[in-house]
Amino acid sequence: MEEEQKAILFKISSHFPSPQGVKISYGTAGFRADASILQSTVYRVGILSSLRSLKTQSVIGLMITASHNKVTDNGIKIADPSGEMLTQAWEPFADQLANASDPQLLLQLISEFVTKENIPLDGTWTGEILVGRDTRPSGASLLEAAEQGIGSVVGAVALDMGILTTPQLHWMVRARNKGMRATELDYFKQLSDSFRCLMDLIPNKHKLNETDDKLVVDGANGVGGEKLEILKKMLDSLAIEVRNSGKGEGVLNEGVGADYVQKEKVTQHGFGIEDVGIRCASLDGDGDRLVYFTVPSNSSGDIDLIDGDKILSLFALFIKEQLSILNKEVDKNATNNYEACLGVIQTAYANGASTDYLKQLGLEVVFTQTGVKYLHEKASQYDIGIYFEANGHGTILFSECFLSWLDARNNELSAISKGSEQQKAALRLLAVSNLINQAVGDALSGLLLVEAILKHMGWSVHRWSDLYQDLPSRQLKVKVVDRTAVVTTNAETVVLRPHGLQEAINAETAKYTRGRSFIRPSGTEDVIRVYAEASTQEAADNLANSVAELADQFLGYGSNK
Ligand code: 16G
Ligand code: MG
Repeated sequence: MEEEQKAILFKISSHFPSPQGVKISYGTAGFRADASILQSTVYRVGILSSLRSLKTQSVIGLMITASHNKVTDNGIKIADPSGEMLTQAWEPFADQLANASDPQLLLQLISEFVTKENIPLDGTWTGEILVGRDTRPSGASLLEAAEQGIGSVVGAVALDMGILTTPQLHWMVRARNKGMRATELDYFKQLSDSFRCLMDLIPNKHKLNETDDKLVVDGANGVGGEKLEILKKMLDSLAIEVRNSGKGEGVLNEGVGADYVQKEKVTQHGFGIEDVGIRCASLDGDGDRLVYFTVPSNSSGDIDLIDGDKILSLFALFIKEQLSILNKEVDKNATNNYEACLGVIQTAYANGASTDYLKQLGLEVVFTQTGVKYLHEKASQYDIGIYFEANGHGTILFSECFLSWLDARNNELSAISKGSEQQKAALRLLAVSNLINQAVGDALSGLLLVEAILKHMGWSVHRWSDLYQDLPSRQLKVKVVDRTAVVTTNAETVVLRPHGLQEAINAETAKYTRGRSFIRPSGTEDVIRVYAEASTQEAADNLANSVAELADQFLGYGSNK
């Protein structure tokens, strides 16, 4: 590393001392903490993003957000060249940088890493980092810290993209690296055009179906609601009312948003008895999670949740249907046949009833550990990989290879049987691949796809909800001395350590009809999470409580006395 570069890094980093006595770690989805202690972390991630950009000679994204966490928190997510999350191979370096206690150590770490990774810091390459932020008040000053970090690396430049949803920024990074237009308007245009295309392809018999037309969306008082207000103006065939759009008095994620709705299963602020039976959706604070719900007529304050598993099921059903239309009447000996490999990815949190349903459809269902980076990686191994977490984060990935075959097939069909059902199926699949975000789960594009599919099927929200009946479930969290003491395997369904805990969980679970339970250390909070499901709500609650007690016995504050 050149002396000049060292001097710049040393000088600027001394303005960003790391917070004393705090260890910050790159969790499931980047760094997250109280915003007041994040200046130095964001500055250092600015440096890391520049190095990543120079190393990959591509545009990188840096998103300042703490998603569904409280408004006083903030955090950072990094988008790699393909728009995916930062490669796991660089996560240890991110941890080291964030925790370097002084400028000297920081410099040494960077210097060693630059040599090891052979990163060109001689000005021969220019790095470019797109920086986005959500609506949190701390975003503006953290943006400055990010810009200082990026500016500390010779040859790297920051481009402030303004306030965006996380998926918008990921989408832009991907588009830029593919040499495509990548402004926010381009994003909105791609979504609205492909949505229109799907609407134009709706079977005639469902075109007149005006039932259930209104959609009410909870914007979590965050950026997602704000962007949906813009997007909806570009959609003529969909009536959307946005509530909790962030313009009123409500606080980001406070008693609102997808995380709240999915975990608490009660009506959030701004919704109530007047919404009985209406199709409602909820986004999270940075617009990368989506759940639907309806308000039942029993005025209990509860909601009927339609979670990520059911969104996944709807998508899977539609894709499978289109693939079978496309492959109907194919000449088995023709060279242009392509049996697309369709895979569905879930986590242990997926409701058991959803997994049963998907398997009944004859689909291949695989499990990964929690966190988008794991699901995304797995999904990318299929021609069409559909992944969703129950909490509403997910998307559909199409392989380049399948898409180019599909494109060619569509051209061929349009020459020989224009307007045929087969060609329509090809067009629909192409439209889905343009609509649904290929970089990361995206509540806005997911919402448009749900809406288009419901219209395609001629289904009400209730018909969709009735695809299968969720098993009652309960989630709890337990404070423990050291959550890293829990080591799991098999997509987090089995505890390896502490010894004996899994056997105890098994013995408890065996007492319940359709009982299933697991524990895992959270990747975003200092707690252990407990999940349980069983045939009744009472049983699920009891199982969750018993397993939480076991976790406390083995790991809680009393356990090491
Ligand atoms: C993050 C993850 C989400 C995961 C959640 C689990 C991304 C973009 N987000 O929000 O996928 O479900 O963490 O949180 O990866 P936990 O580890 O605290 O349970
Ligand atoms: Mg989020």
